Amino acid sequence: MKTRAAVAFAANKPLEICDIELEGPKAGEVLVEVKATGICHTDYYTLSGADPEGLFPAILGHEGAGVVVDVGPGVTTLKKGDHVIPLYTPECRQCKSCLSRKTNLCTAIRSTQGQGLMPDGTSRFKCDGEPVLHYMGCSTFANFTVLPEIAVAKVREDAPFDKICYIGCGVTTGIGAVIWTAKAEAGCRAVVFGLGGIGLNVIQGLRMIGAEQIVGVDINPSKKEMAEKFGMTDFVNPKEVEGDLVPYLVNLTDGGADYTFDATGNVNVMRQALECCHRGWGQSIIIGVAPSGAEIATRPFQLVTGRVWKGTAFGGARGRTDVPRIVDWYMNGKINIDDLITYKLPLECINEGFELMHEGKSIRSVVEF
Ligand code: NAD
Ligand code: AHE
Ligand code: ZN
Repeated sequence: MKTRAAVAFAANKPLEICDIELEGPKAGEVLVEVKATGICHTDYYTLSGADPEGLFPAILGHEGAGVVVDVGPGVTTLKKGDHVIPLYTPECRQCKSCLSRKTNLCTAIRSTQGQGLMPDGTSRFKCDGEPVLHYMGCSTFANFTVLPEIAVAKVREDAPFDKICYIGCGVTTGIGAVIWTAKAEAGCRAVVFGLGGIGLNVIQGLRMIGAEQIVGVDINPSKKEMAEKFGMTDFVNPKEVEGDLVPYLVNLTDGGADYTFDATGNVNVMRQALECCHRGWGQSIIIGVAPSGAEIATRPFQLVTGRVWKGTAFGGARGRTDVPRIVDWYMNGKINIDDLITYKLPLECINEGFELMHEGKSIRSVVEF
């Protein structure tokens, strides 16, 4: 069949809207009609050429929602008509990682996924007879995509696609970083670096669990208003702080934060986030994705004195189990997604969505098919 898609032919080039050949689902796979997809900073990161796993030509996009339109042989947990969210972190429930109960990082298909291929080592997409690669196992910048059954969360049918697509990455990552990775407790003090599509969801997660103080740090002051609406209690613009940011934040949080979160992807910020944690117990959670070759550094003394550095992927969520619950939270009014979707675009305007993000003008742009 044919599908319309925004194709990344090379790093740093605008996406091109093309008609792509799509092969149907093979064993253990499903064909999904993508109804809406968000644009995450990670799509931008890969398109920029900074991702060591970035391969081209590829169909990017990993924050989608849609409907199953066909199933391959052997598929037992999904059927035509199911409403679904693609998962870049699958949940096979059988691999060593899934069975450990210690991580959400299912390893069943990670190696082929990182090569832009389906689990059988081939691509379902072709352009003018030449293979086009999948991305993060999702490729939601296509109107139709093929996904492994284990990389699909079935969700309720009354939830709007143009909102719940964001649960496919940003919402789950931000809220999950608070509740599953940090396991932050009521009454804590927290600092969130980067008030974009992820950081604002960290803030909303912190408000949900009853944090006492939620400090937001961003070099773009236009993010302040939205962050306050989501529960930020104090805003800090590093450009306006005289002297070193770390002692300023330590002072503001009465000796250091219980939890800090990096949602910038900047390794210098990651160091600041660790070092403004409270001596003895403060935990810093790295969410941001940094370019190939970038490294984090601190004095070991920072860890010797009890601070903990952790990372999180997809907020520690087990997708097939947790994503349907987060959709329920949205439908029951527990979490706010609507206000974070600042732009809706047709596929033809997807490059504008990338520009809006780059210029700091959007929180999330959503493409509707
Ligand atoms: P975004 O572009 O919407 O937001 C980034 C924010 O950081 C912006 O508001 C920007 O002004 C701010 N910022 C940039 N430099 C800063 C600095 N030096 N100090 C303070 N603030 C600064 O991006 P996003 O979609 O929110 O993604 C944030 C990061 O999280 C990216 O690196 C993305 O790749 C990563 N991410 C990781 C996961 C995961 O599973 N670990 C999931 C999604 C996104
Ligand atoms: N290929 C990248 C990996 C970047 C990365 O860490 N991705 C996150 C999700 S970001 C979503 O917006 C992730 O899930 N990581 C775990 C994994 O297995 O990739 C790089 O930098 O190498
Ligand atoms: Zn993402």
